[in-house]
Amino acid sequence: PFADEDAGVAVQEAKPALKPPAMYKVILLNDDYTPMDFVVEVLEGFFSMDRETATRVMLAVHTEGQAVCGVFTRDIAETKAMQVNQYARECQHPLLCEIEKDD
Ligand code: TYC
Repeated sequence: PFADEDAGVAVQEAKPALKPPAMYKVILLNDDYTPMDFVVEVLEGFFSMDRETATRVMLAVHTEGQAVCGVFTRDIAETKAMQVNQYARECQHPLLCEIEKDD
């Protein structure tokens, strides 16, 4: 008939619910040199966009300066941004991606 506390057992409080993970936007930045076709291919290849969506997002970046190409958990967002930046560098284009916490 001992309470848990008396027995020296730490009572573990159950959390009422699991909270969803923080989400991060992957943002593509405009520059003056990367060819539009290359950007469209990147959006198709790394973000699984169809040609039409990729073209629309590329043009949004071109006219607005930047656009969100997807929202992911932190690890996935970091990996996508790294992969895009690395691939663009390999192809000698200045294209840049960054991530930002989605709040
Ligand atoms: N501004 C580039 C051009 O005129 C095209 C471009 C679009 C570059 C989107 C980067 O993220 C970008 N060729």
